[in-house]
Amino acid sequence: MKRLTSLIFSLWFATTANAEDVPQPVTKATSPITIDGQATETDWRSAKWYPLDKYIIGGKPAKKDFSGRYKLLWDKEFVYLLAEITDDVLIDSHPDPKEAYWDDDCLEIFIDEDASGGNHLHSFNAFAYHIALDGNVADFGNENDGNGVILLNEHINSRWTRETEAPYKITWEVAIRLYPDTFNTASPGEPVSLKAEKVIGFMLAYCDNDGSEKREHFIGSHDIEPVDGDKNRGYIDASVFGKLVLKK
Ligand SMILES: [Ca+2]
Ligand SMILES: [Ca+2]
Ligand SMILES: [Ca+2]
Ligand SMILES: [Ca+2]
Repeated sequence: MKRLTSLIFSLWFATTANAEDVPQPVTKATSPITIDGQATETDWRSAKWYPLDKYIIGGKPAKKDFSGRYKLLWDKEFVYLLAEITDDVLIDSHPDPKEAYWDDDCLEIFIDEDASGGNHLHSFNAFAYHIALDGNVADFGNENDGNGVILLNEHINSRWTRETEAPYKITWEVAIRLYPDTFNTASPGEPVSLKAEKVIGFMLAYCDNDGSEKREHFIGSHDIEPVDGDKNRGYIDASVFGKLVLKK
């Protein structure tokens, strides 16, 4: 009985570990991707959709309140993201891009260039890029920045377009440069050149506010193991990210 229980446990563990560890394959773009908020490129048409449906803060929103999905591509210089977001109210109530940006509608892209995992709250071991509706990109800096909020607009090119009637389906097209953990604001260095079979830590999320003081929902792409009931771990710990593998 003990052996049977142990066998069942091993099989269960192998299955769950596998599902979590298998990196998402990302296809290489065969022609240039133009960041214009329009998914007209042939490569976007053939790329696979992934859901944005894991609730980190707030319960499950109604479909017209929020729904989202995304696709990925890459080339030598960039990882490309196409996010399709449906949000009934678009709001940016903090005009200062460094103030409470997570309480405005924003797209949050988590990147760990070497998939090392680990704490990145006040380091560049990984990045939590918050892209505001106006395109500003904010994250915490390291001790050289007083651990305060910095703008990293040079890391990300983005553009979105939307349907003109509610619930305002948004097509958000993003090109992300991958910076190694040696990045710092005083001497940024160069982004890494991407190659097939590279593994990258990655997660995507959307902060949805429709007029409240704080964001109402925070919805992500990957399940997060809660710590003391808190699933909002991505901005602290890169170990909760998923993984991508770049494919030819
Ligand atoms: Ca495009
Ligand atoms: Ca909403
Ligand atoms: Ca890292
Ligand atoms: Ca909103």
